[in-house]
Amino acid sequence: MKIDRIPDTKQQWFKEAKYGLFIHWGLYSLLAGEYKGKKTDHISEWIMNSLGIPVEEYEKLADQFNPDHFNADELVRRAKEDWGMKYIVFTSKHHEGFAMYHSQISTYNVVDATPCHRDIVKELADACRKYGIKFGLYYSQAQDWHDPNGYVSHAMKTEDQLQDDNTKKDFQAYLDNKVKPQLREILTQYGEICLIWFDTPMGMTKDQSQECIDLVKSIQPNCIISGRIGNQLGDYMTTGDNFIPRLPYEGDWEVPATMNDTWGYNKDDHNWKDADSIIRLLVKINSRGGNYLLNIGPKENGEIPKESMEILDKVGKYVTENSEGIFATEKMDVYPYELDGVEFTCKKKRLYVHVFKPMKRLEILNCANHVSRAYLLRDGRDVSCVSEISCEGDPCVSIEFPRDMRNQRNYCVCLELEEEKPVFEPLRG
Ligand code: JFZ
Repeated sequence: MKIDRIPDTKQQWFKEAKYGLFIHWGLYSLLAGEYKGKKTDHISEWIMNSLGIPVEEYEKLADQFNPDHFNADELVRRAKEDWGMKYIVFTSKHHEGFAMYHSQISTYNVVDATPCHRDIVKELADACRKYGIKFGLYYSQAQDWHDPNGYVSHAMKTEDQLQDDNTKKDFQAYLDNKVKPQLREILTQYGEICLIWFDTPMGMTKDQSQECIDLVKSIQPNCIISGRIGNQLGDYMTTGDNFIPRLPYEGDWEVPATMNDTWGYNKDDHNWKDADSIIRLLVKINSRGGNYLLNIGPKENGEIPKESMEILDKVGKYVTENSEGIFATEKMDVYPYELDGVEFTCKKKRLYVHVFKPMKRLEILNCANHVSRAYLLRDGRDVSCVSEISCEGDPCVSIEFPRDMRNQRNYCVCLELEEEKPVFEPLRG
């Protein structure tokens, strides 16, 4: 499909944010990937759909939702202070149709239908305001497996489960009677909402996507719309799980990402990525101008799986020690080449060299900048660095890493440039 416009959020905070926390939490978290002895091999928040659980049965899960261990204040504080994140996106209503906030238009919500009577969106919104971190909400606008007129994906269904014919539904009625009133609620009850993360636009017409956008902007004009509102609309582009675009992308974009293979909690998914690869992914995405939205799936009691906390702590250490080389960096105009163990980010008069494997020395061939000073972001120590002409007569910047750093990984060197931007020149040959 031809893309004839460059998505632009027009929101400086989003362009500078680089790293955020996604939270997938809902009734599916109670099942944790298993229902009546059957395990799902698909992402766990899809379990109602994948295992064909009837609405009347699934609804009953709400009776058990009582998350004693959920502490929004502590979670948000850690996201901001320890993990270095700049925004949080929480599932206000996923495809299952259950509202994780106090909705007036449907009692199928976390305050009215559960024994805990807690408004989770409010708890998170309050904490985000307290710690000064942006707060956005995921809202499944097309799929709703609880509303008779909401769309149901058949991708995961067997032949005998295919009674849900989307063409017989009055989707517009669902939009008018559930989606729009609920959007109005989440945009008026919780203060500033930085973005609405719409998702899986299946079947929506362009007009219907536009109706949702118009509603959001009429209430909060600065609220950003994710690209998954569909029909080439939306303010920025979202990729698939951990997917980095193969070509440079001019507009604003974001990579939503899991740390294992599911968004909602699944007790049997132990396929955790290691912290080093997540650090590398984050910086690689930042270097190409994107934001990384890293997911956690709290358990039914609100606890965050300890494996994901450990990863976030390690990534957080890198992010907070090297924040200058991450936040508010600009997209690299050129990727000089795929360097083994190195990523670059830049800002006005600065080139940041992120080092991910033990190295004595690095030659940044083709780099024609003049470096006035080089130092470790971690502690400000000077690093020896010269701009030279290689034996072949080509421009090159060479860095000698400090002796004690040569067997280390995960650190960043800032090169102060005499020029405004990194300059890369082709080989003269
Ligand atoms: C969607 C949801 O179905 C899923 O449950 C989760 O919330 C995730 C963040 O978003 O799944 C998608 C949607 C689109 C793509 C990948 C996963 N995509 O375009 O590659």
